Amino acid sequence: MGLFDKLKNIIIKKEEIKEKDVTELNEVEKIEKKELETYEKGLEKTREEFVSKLSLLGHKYTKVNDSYFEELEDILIMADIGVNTVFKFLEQLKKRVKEENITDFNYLQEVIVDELFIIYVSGESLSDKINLQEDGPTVILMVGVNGVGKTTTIAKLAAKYKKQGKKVMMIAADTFRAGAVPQLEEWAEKTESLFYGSENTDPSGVIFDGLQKAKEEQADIVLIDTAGRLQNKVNLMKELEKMNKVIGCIIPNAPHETLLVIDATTGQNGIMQAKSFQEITNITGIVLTKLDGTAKGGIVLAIKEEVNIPVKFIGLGEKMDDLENFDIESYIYGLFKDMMT
Ligand SMILES: Nc1nc2c(ncn2[C@@H]2O[C@H](COP(=O)(O)OP(=O)(O)OP(=O)(O)O)[C@@H](O)[C@H]2O)c(=O)[nH]1
Ligand SMILES: [Mg+2]
Repeated sequence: MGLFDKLKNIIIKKEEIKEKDVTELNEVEKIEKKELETYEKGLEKTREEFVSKLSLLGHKYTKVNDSYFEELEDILIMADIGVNTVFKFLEQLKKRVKEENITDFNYLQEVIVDELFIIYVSGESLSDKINLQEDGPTVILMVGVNGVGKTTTIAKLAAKYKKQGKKVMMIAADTFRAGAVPQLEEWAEKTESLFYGSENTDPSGVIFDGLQKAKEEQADIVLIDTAGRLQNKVNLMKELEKMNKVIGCIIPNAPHETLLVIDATTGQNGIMQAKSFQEITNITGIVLTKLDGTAKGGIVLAIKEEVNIPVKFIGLGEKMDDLENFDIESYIYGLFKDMMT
C-alpha cells in the first residue's frame, strides 16, 4: 500500500469517528472526536485557501508544465511552507513527475500530499510528548515574543491538566509588562490553579519564591509565564540563563520543558523567532498558536524542516479548550479531509 493510501485510510477512519453520535463512542473515541472537530475547525482557513487552490489548479491545466509548477510554488509559499522547503519539495516532485511520467492530475495530487507528508516524517523523529515527572513538580517554562499567546496558552494548559486531576500552579515571572501579573492571576482563579506572582521585582526572584511554594504545596505541574520583549539577544540570553539556574537550583533537572510560543499568523517571522531562541536557550518544544486565524497552516512543515523542534501543542482558537496536543495524523485530516473523502 502506498503512503497516500495509508493516509487516506487514516482520514477515513477518523471521519467515521467524527460522524458517529457521541452516545455510540467510548471514552477514548469521544476525546478523539472532540480533537478532530477542533482540528477541522481550526484548520478551516488553511484548508479552504490551500487545498481548494490545489484542487483548482488540477482542473485549470491539461498538462503538467512549467507554469503549473510556478503556480503550485506560489500556492505553497502562500501557505507558509517556507521557501527552502518549497524548493526542495518541488525538486522532488519534478523528479517524480519525470521518472513516473505523471500526466494524470488526480494522481499528481496524491503525489503532492505524499511528498508533503514525507517532509514531516523524514529525518529524526521528534517526540511531541511532554516530559512529565512521576514525582515532584514538572516545570514548564513558557517563552516567546510579546503577544504570541504565552499567557493564554498557560491558562489552556492549566485547564487541560486540571481536567486530568493534576495540581497546577502558575508563576508570573513577567514582571516587565504592566498588568501581566494580575492577568495571570485571573487565569489562575478561573482555572482553580495555585498562583505565585509579584510585580516590580526580578523575574528570577519571583521564580525562586514561586518554586519553593510549589514544592510546599506539592504541585504536579508548574507553568512559568515570562516577559515577551525580545530586547537585545545578549540580555535575553543572560536573563534566561539566570532563570534556568534558579529553577535547576530548586528543582534539579528542571525546567523539564521550555516551550517557545509562536503566532502562526506571523508566518516566516515565527520561524525566525524560533531560530533566534534556539540559539540562546534549549527550546524543547513549540506551541503554535492562532492557527485558526490564518491560512498559513503549512508553517508546521516549515518548522519541522527549518528548525527541527517538535511542535507539541497547537492553539486553534481563543477558548479554554482550543488547545490540542499536536498530532500529525489529525493535522493531515484537518488539512486534506475534503480532498480524500
Ligand atoms: N484566535 C486565537 N487567538 C489566540 C490564540 N492564542 C492566543 N490568542 C489571543 O492572542 C492575544 C494575546 O495573547 P496573550 O496570551 O496575552 O499573549 P502573550 O504572549 O502572553 O502576550 P504578552 O504577555 O504581551 O507578551 C489574546 O487576545 C489571545 O486571546 C489562539 O490559538 N487562537
Ligand atoms: Mg503574557
